[in-house]
This record gives sequence, structure tokens and C-alpha cells, in this order.
Amino acid sequence: MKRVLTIQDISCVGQCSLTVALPIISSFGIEASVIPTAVLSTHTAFKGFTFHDITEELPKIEQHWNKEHILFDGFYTGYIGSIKQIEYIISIMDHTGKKDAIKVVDPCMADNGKLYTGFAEDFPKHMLGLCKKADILLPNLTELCLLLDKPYQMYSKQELEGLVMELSQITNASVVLTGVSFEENQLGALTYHKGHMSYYFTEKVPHMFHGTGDCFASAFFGAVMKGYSYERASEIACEFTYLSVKNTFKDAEEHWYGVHFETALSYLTNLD
Ligand code: PXL
Repeated sequence: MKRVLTIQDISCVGQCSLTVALPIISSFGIEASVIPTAVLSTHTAFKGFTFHDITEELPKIEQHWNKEHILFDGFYTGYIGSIKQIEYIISIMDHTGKKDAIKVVDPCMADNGKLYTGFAEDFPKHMLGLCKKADILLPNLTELCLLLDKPYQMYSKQELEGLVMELSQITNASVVLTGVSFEENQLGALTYHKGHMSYYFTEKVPHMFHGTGDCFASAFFGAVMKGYSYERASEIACEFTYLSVKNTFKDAEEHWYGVHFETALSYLTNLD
């Protein structure tokens, strides 16, 4: 059985990061290990959240794993708690990865044109350093613009493809851009891999929910680790995220902070 490591925060309440990544990856029948980057009472869209940084645990965890010869088939990083952690995470990937371990980096730091609360303006520059270690990047449009130091605005299809190619060139990684929409009732992802662009769209649910990027990234990572192509993994992640959002829509007022991804896990366990 494959063993993978996901590195991101625990938001105790809020249905994002590790609390969604673990069940989603596990539903693919893959062993999921974790390193929490920070412990928060809720995610940062709530007011007054607590934040406990555990940066200095990371090298200790790595040292112990090195002694125990613990190795991983794949890595998936999400929300990172401090700039210092980036260097520790690179060391963990370098020293606890099996040969050809797959590295997926979700440069989780921003949405809707803004950095998440708590990140310094220069965080994207450091995140780009981690992106250069990845095989696959999963930015949304805001993160793509921040990584390339481009304005956050509407881009044409051709311009968007140009930006995705630029990020791929700078980082030497494949890129899956999430939240792509050219028509009012469609939402999907653009996958750029080995010089080839492909799109996948589902119906757009007319509501913005938190945590959908984490659902997408976790499902994409699980699918890639299961051996699906990047293009097929992107389709699976789009469908899974769409189902999760659709199943939350009727409960949107009450459940504004995340999505009912639990209701869509059977889609992942029944894939061909
Ligand atoms: O869903 C992304 C995410 C992850 N972790 C924390 C967040 C957010 C988005 O707001 O605040 C702590």
C-alpha cells in the first residue's frame, strides 16, 4: 500500500486543510500521514481564531523519521504556518521521499484577489521557492497572479494559458489552475502537463464556499497517487468538488465555512 504525507494546518473547526485532506486521501485506500503546520481554533475566515505555530517541531519530526527509515511515495503540501517552514518542508521532501516520490504543492495562501489573514506581503515570493520543488502545482487565479507578480484581474483564455505556461516554465512543474470559468454557468480546471492544455468543467453552483480548494487538491492528489493521469485526476477532483458544493448549497447560510464533502466520498470510493 502506498504511504503519503500531507503537510498543512489543523483548523479545528472549519472543514478545511487536514480535516478534509485525511478522509479524502484515505477514501482512495492510501495510507495518509500528516505533519500539522499550525493548530488554529478555526480557519482564518472566522473572527478571533487562535494560532499555535509548530514550525520548530518539523526538523525534529524529520530527524526521528530519518532514524526510523520512514519513507513516503508522495507529498502534498497546503497551508503553511510560517516562512521558515518552507525550508524545513523542502528538507523533509528531500530526505523522506522514495525515489520518484510525487510532490504536489497547493500554494494555499490567497483567494478572491487577497492573501489570507496573517500572511506577509512577501509570502508569495517564498512560496515560489517551494513551488520549484514540486511536480504539480494547484493554484487558484489569485495564487497564480501572486506567484507571477501579475495583477489580479479578468484574463482571456489565451492570456490565462500564457500565465499557466509561464508558471510551469519558472518552476519546471505541471500546473492545474482551479476555479476557471469562461461561461456563467460553468466552473472547472485547466491542466497543463508536458506541453498539453486540457480543460474540464462542471455546472457552476452560484455560491462561494471555503475549503473547496482543499477538497479539490486532496482528491487530485489521491487520484494521482492511485495512478490516474493528471488530466483524469483533475476531472475526478472537479466532479468531487462539484458534488460537495452542490450538496452544501441548500445549507449555505448555516454551513458558510466549508462544504459537506462527506456526502461525496462515495463518488471516490466507487471510481473505475
Ligand atoms: O482552505 C484554505 C485554508 C487552509 N487553512 C487555513 C485557512 C484557509 C482559508 O481560509 O484559513 C487556516
